Amino acid sequence: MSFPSKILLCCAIVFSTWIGFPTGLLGQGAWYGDQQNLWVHGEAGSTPIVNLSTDLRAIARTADGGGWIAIDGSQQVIHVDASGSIVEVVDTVVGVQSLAIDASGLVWGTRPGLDDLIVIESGSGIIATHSVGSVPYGLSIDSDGRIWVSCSYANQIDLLDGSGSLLASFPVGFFPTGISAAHGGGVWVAEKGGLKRLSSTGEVLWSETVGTFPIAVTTDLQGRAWFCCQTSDQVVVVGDLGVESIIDVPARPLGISANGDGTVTVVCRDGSALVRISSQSEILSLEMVANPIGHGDLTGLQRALLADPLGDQDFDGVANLEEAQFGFNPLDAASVPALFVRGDTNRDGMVDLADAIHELLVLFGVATSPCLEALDVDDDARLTLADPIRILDFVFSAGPPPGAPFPEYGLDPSPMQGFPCSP
Ligand SMILES: [Ca+2]
Ligand SMILES: [Ca+2]
Ligand SMILES: [Ca+2]
Ligand SMILES: [Ca+2]
Repeated sequence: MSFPSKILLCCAIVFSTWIGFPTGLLGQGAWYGDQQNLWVHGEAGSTPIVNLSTDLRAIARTADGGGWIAIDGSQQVIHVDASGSIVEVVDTVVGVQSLAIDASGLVWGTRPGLDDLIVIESGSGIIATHSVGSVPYGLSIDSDGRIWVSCSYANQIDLLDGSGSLLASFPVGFFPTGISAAHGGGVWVAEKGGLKRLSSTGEVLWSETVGTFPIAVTTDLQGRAWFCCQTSDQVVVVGDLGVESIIDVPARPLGISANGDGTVTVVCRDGSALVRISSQSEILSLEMVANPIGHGDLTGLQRALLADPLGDQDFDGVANLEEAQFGFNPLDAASVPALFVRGDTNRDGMVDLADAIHELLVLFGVATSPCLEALDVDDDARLTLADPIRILDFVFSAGPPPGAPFPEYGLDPSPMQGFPCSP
């Protein structure tokens, strides 16, 4: 093939990729960058979002599927919407290392060169700055709206309230970098020499030396911490009882973010790979990408679960944290825990004789039900004649009522066992 035809073919491939991506999918998946473009990585691989003509450093996703991006080697933070359009560019005077977005949509960033935090409001630029300890690196926002900052040279974690007032400084080990709020309060911290968990009042709840030079950390759907160890090329998963697993990944994992479906995406720069890992620590996919980069909240799950747990990011009627607790995806409206009344088999909101008759028809294969869990009246994870009999007993003989949820609509208290229930 001649050189001009190679260029034509190359352009055709690039062009078809650019015009071919489904815009509706941009709100899902993890964002990352190469030396040119911003990309989204999902189950079907990577899709370009926008050409930034530069490399990026930190990412923080917004509730509407867009995000804010700190540019590497320059003093800019760029706001990109869910469709890939650049909304605004903010001059930050010096470079920004990490970004996080609070429940009200304000963007917080660390400026290591000026030992402070900036607060950016969309449309207004920088609206506040707050001094913190020496060379701030990472930051994370907890469910009380407080800001946790790792000060890498000061070897301390600073805690600020939502208005930027310093509440406390907690001494930690050498060179703290990545930081992520923990479910139920406190933070997970990556330090050069190990991993740590602090309580909401700064006490060390857990610490261990695992892997070499941890640099980034994310909190998953279940509240576990996933640390990237950039020198030993490992991901370390930590739960309430300590280290649960250690996963070997390609070289230099620098960015990590939990997805709404329970998986975790890892950005491995020198190994030129994006890795997706299951909640059981199995590598599900490995996509080769030249020198991918980007750290922070690449998916928006950190913001949804930690900074805005009571919000409903995907508008499916169930709050972010509530969905996560039941194992559903807070970033996907199609993944929603169904509300039902146990024993209300015909789904009219009350439990009466008609439900017992309907359940008998289902049990004998004459009728069907999209919510079989409602038919398990005694909630023993079995569908038997004892279930309609318990309805009759309750309705006519003042017998025991159906199990929870009853008599109000509610979620299955033990969704991992039993039967499916569609909305
Ligand atoms: Ca929701
Ligand atoms: Ca959902
Ligand atoms: Ca009913
Ligand atoms: Ca039963």
